[in-house]
Amino acid sequence: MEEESATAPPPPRDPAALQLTLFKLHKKVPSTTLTSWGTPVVNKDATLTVGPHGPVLIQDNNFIDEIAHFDRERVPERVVHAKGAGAFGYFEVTHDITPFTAAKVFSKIGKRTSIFVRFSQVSGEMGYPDTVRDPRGFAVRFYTEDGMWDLVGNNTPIFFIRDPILFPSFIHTQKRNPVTHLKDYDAFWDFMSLRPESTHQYMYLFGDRGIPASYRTMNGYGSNTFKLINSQGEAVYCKFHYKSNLGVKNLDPDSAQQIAGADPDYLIRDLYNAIAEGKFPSWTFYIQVMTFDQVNKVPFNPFDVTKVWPHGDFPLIPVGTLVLNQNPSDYFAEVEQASFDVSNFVPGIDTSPDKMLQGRLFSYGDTGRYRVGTNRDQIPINSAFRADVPKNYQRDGKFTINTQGGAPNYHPNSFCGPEVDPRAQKLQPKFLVSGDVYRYDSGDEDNYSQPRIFYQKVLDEAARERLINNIADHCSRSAKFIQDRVVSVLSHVDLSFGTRLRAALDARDITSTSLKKDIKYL
Ligand code: HDE
Repeated sequence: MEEESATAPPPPRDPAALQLTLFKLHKKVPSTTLTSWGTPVVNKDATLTVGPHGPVLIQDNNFIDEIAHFDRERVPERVVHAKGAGAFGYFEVTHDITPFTAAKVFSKIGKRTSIFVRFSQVSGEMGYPDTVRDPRGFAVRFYTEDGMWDLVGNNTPIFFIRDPILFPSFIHTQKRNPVTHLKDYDAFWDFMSLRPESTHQYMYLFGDRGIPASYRTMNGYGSNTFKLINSQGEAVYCKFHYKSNLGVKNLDPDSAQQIAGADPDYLIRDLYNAIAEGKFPSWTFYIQVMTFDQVNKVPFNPFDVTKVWPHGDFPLIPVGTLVLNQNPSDYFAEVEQASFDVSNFVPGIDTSPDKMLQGRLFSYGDTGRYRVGTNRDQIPINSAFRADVPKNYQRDGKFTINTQGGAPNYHPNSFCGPEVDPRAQKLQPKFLVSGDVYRYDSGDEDNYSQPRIFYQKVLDEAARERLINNIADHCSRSAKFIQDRVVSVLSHVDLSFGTRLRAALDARDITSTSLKKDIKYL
């Protein structure tokens, strides 16, 4: 696997640094400062006081207006994927996939659909350095004529777990210890080694692609398995891939660490400047398709997000291009308030039995209602503006903006209220599900066959060496018994993998450092 070196940090006066200057050039003359109720502000530099030394009067409504708004400036940050960057652009169809799906976004070659993309890192908070080793989010919203389709993917085709019930625990191991408020290496490797289905994903994470050099130079994947339905109501399962047309470029750990100190917002700055300079990043969008018949014949569970679908058996089918050509006009309004929802499907695209996808269907809308609000769909970034909304039976709630022109607010009705679309109904055909209801722990379900192919066939010797060193650098900070378990798990992937990791851990043995005197803690 290729290893690319870091590019130098940007010069200090890049397009991002010129934002205020450009505003001034455009604006020329300042407008009048107004209160939130629209009256001119008398003075922006002094509160209303009794005498020059105060106290301040509560009748200073300008001051109260200002402070009360300031007190409410933040909404809760995302519980995962808190730090990110967003941009607008379009998706253009280059190949016909109408035999698989009737989704309007794919209806004809040359068709363009507006998109909004948010890139993110997973575990850090809003101020975390950009260049840490972490998966990256790659969420795409398509503003189609049939409503918004949110494809909320990552830069990896797989994930750490295959049952959503483990997600909160898994995320807790990636975030801060509740007592120390520090990242906890014991928690990280304890979880990973107790749930070996995570092996495939963390081998990816500690490999060369674990620290992208730019959001522009990483691939994206829908990761979960989805369903496509064509105009005849026939369905297939599918995976989504979006490959960077600039190629995949990563940072080596030393450069990443140096950049984390010098420019913690490196990836956000890189994306903003590239778009401001007209260097629009693009990705080629592909699908993989599996028929219902093939589902029962493949030697792995195609609904298990810890697995890839081998490209030899399920080739990538080109579909179109994603292009980002416009920076947000306001970060908070558009990027922070963006509320992606995995259950935002459009006719022709639907969910599959993939347990992780099912677990996600509830969570995103739920967190969006909490974070942004009940009527989050009424603000521009979250509004299906091409679908002629609002046209439904939802009413009221905090910050209602949309009116529905006097239409009835109940269904069924005799007064010309909105009706269901028979086409949409046809595109959600019946399907059979049967089985015994039970809690099936999938923890020991084929955890090693694909990691073994990755280790033995995909990585070359130099990439294996880097992988082992990256794991050892991180894992050597966990307790000895946990390290032993990690070695044992990776020996199942390939015996030499375990042996070499053992040696790399021994070489970093922290009991031989100044911590030795604290041996009772280890
Ligand atoms: Fe997410 N995830 N996730 N996730 N995820 C969120 O939604 C969740 C998973 C991903 O730019 C949250 O609005 C559950 C896989 C991205 O705004 C939350 C499970 C993949 C983003 C949530 C998963 C992702 C999120 C937090 C396991 C890759 C950022 C804030 C069942 C395919 C979207 C929010 C953005 C965000 C839940 C697993 C990608 C809490 C329960 C697998 C890119 O709803």
